[in-house]
Amino acid sequence: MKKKIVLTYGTFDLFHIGHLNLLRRLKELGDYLIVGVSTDEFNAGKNKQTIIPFEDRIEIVRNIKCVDMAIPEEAWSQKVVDIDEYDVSIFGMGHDWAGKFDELKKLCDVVYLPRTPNVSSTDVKNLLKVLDRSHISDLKQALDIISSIVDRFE
Ligand code: C2G
Repeated sequence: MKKKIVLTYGTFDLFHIGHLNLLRRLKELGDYLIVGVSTDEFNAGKNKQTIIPFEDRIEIVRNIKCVDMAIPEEAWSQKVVDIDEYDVSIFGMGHDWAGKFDELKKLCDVVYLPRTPNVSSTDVKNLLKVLDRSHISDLKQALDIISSIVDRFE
């Protein structure tokens, strides 16, 4: 019986439950899940800056139970080559990519699965930025108070 190979790609920065849900759902569609993890160079070309470096992101994905193989994603054109090389039956992405890879339908099944609501690496990054900024102004205020006290004793 021919193994049903499933293929997907992603950045998987600050790995979260949305990533895990998608990978689990994709694995349920087949027998073997291959995940392409975008390299830092490829992301730079997309003006996408990650917090976690490529080596760590692919190691995390590689060790997710439902993932059978993790490969580097280095170019948009790579998908056609990988589908042929790994004899892929199903190519899948989250719904934010709906319709974007329909040209691959001539090579294999293409599915877009619902995203997990209310969680994204971008939101986490933005929250960190906000915290950082408010934190810095708090610190500045505290420093001003301390130095005004110190000044009184000089
Ligand atoms: N995802 C999801 N639910 C979320 C967040 C993400 O289902 N709450 C899915 C996305 O739809 C995507 C996968 O998780 O299919 C990985 O998301 P990202 O790490 O943001 O990947 P992206 O930058 O979209 O990279 O060649 C395609 C690119 O590599 C895709």
